Amino acid sequence: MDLGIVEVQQSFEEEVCQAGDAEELEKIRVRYLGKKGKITALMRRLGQVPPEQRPAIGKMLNRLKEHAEEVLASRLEELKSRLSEERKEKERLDITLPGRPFQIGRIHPITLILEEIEDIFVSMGFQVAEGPDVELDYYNFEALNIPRDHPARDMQDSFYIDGEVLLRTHTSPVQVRTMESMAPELPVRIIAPGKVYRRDDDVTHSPMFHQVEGLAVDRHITMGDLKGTLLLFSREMFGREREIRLRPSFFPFTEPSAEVDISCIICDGSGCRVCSETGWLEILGAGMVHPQVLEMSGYDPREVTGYAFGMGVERIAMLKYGIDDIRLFYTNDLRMLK
Ligand code: 2NL
Repeated sequence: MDLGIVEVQQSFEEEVCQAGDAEELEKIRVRYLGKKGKITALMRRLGQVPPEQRPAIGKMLNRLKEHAEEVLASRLEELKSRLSEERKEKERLDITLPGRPFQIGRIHPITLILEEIEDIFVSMGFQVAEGPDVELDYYNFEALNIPRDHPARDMQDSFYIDGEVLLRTHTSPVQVRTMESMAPELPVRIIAPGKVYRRDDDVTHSPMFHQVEGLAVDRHITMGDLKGTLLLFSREMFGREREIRLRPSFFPFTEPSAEVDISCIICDGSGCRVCSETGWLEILGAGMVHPQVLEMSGYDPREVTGYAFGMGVERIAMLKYGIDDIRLFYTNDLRMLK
C-alpha cells in the first residue's frame, strides 16, 4: 500500500529550497509537521496499512519526520547566518578615511602684547597683580585723589552700576588694593594688567580696552628709578636703539607727572607720518605717587616714595604691528587675526 510518502517528501524539499526567510520556513513547518500537517496526516493513516507492511512503512514515516525536522533546522541556521553576514557588510566602517580638517586658533595680538609686557617687567622683579573689573568708587577714584567734580566721575564718562559701584576706568584700583593689603611692608613692586571701561566709542576709542599699570614703593625711590625702568622697558619692547623723553603733565594721583615718549620706531627720530614729523611717539603716562595716595593706602609719605606708570595695550599693539584701526581688535576678522 502506497500512502504517497514520496510525493509529500518531494514537495517538502521544493518548498524548503524556495523559502527566503524564517517566517516562510515556519509556515512550511506548520504545513507539514503541525496538527493538520501533511506528514502528521500520513502518520494518522498508518492504521489503515495492512499489518505486515506496518513496521516498514512506520519506519519510513518516522525517518521522513526526523529528516523534515533536521532540514528545517539547518535551513533556518543557514538563513540566519546569511542575514548577519549581509548586515555586517552593510554596517562596515572604513576607519582608514581621513578625519575632517579643523582650523587651529591663534593667540590674539592683545594677549601677545600683554604677555610680552608682563615678561619684561617680571624679569625686572615686578609681580603681576589682578583685581575685579567691577570696582568700588572708593578704589577707582577716591583713593586715587580724583576729586568729586572730576569729569571721569560723571555718568557721562564712566559705566556706573549704582552710586558706589562702577566698571573700573583704569587698573590703578588693583595697585591701591595691593598697597592697602601690604602696608607697611616694603618694597611694593607690581604691575596690574587687565581690561578697563570708559564711555567712549569712535574710530580711535573702544568702550573696553586694556591697560598695564606699574607701581614701585620703597625708601629712596626717585624719578631716576622711574626713567631707568621705562628706558629699559622701551628698549626691550621696541628695540635696543630706542631713546625716551619725559614731558611735564598732570594726573591727580602723581606729583610730579609726565608723559613718556619713545623715539619713533618708524623713522628713528628723523620725522615721518607716523610721528607727525616730531620724531617721538607717546606711549606712557607716569609720575611719582602723590603723597595723599600713599597716605590713604597706609604708607607714610615722610618715609617712603614711589613711582607709577600706565600704558594702553591697544596703542602699543597698533604701533608694533602697524594696525591703523582699533576696531580690528574686536571684530573677529580672521584675516587680521592670522
Ligand atoms: C596713562 C597714565 C598713569 C598711574 C597711571 C598710578 C597708580 C597709583 C598711584 C599713582 Cl596706585 N599712579 N597710576 C600713574 C600715572 C599715569 O597712567 O596714560 N595711562 C594709559
